[in-house]
Amino acid sequence: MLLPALSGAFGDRPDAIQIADQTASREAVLGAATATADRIAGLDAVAVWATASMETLVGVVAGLIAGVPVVPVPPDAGPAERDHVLRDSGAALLLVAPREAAAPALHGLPVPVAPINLAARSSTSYPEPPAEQTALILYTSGTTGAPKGALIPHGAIAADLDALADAWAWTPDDLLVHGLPLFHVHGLVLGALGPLRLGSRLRHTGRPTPEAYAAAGGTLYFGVPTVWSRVCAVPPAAQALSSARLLVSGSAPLPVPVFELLRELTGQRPVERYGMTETLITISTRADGERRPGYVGLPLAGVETRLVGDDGTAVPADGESPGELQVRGPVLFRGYRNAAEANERAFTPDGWFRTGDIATVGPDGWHRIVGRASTDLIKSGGYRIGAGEVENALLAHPAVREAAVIGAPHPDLGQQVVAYVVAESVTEAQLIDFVASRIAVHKRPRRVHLMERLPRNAMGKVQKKLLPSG
Ligand code: MCA
Ligand code: AMP
Repeated sequence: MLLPALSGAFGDRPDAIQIADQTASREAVLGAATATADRIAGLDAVAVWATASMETLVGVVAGLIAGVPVVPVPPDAGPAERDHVLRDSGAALLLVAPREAAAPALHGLPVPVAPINLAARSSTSYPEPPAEQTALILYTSGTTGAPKGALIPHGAIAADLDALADAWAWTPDDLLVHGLPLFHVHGLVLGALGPLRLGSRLRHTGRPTPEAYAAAGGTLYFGVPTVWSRVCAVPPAAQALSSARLLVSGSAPLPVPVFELLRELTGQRPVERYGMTETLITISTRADGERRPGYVGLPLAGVETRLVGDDGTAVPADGESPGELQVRGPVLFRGYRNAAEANERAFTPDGWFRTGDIATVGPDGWHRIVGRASTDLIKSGGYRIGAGEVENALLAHPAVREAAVIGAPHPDLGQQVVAYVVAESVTEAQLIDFVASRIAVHKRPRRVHLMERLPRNAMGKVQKKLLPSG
């Protein structure tokens, strides 16, 4: 069973699940989700407008119960990205919280909308979907083009959560606290399905603010590095986390100074873990082990890793030689939907997934992520953003003739999206708003440089390394 806590395996309480200002018992989540499952059973896929709400959790669980693949739609996605996700995924219906149903962001959709009723109850019994069946279709950016739908099977979610329970000693006694978005692996798979599999309570703070984290009194906290850096900027909030059992960072590299500040302010060395949408979490430091700043630790139970050089040969585990990190194990996705070529490139002939991340591995097996093979995948605030996707959004503006996008180092966001544009009669602010209104708001450039021309090589290809920095 994927989510045994919902069936009472770990007891229940009226406040077992809290999301923003909504509270529910596990039994209530199961009853409402089963009632929604009755409405969607048999569909090819169902989309969920993934606001930070109890309805999102109920909609996702409904799909898992009914064996219908669930497509979480980022609620800040503009019409272009939203419609791509809805069309490409084959979703037959979009489930929304009733209070969202008339929102302007939901006008002109390519699929019908159905409100989720939290008060409905059903006790229909559904067979457990097979482990290899798709549970979630998670849209994620590549270096070029529109986001692709990663097919995440039920068995991968179960295997990953069990491996994390082992690494982090995550038990029903925990109160998990975070405020991460419910449309990515971090906030949704770990942060929402984790408690329903492992039996801990959940307090989702709506937004991941330092004050909300401090007030929540949790034992286990999740955050992206930007969140941890903001927590450290409010020392009383950081100090309030001293009594927590475990602070976990992931989705982007945790800067060593933030690791050290967290240690000073909370008395705790954070656990850092590494993962991807396509692989779920694969490497982590442990609750019962060492935690080294700048290192993500050891492969989780059941996961194998290897480093491969540019020439395809094995890179030695000497702690210094960098190579592409490849992973294998029960936590992997099944490929991208509608993307045969990308699937061909994603895996080696012998079945390893190419992460595109560059790592070193020490003789002790400890992994360090040192960069990415392509600079066209940007990580900003823990969000993965494809440079090509932002370039295409800019090029859709009638005044824009050329566009190049990079991720520039940024103290708060890790990287920030910076665009270099050749355009007529348009301002920086207008272009930022234009992108924010077409694709997800968090993918908008934070800065736009208007240029006379872009630096190109003899072949006409933009030389991003020659762009002025910042
Ligand atoms: C600003 N806003 C705008 C505009 N400018 N809206 C429209 N048009 C504009 N031009 C609004 C936004 O809508 C938002 O509104 C508010 O301003 C702030 O937005 P923003 O500046 O983007 O937020 P931020 O403060 O920079 O966000 C930082 C953050 C966020 C909270 C850390 O980046 C975040 O939640 N990151 C988590 C990403 C994550 O979970 N990644 C996991 C991927 P409003 O406030 O109303 O919303 S999974 C993964 O990576 C793997 C598996 C792994 O390892 O975990
Ligand atoms: P996403 O598809 O949003 O899941 O992003 C996955 C990417 O996030 C990985 O390929 C890494 O580049 C990055 N990432 C996740 N966790 C870490 C970490 N602890 N350290 C460095 N990079 C990370």
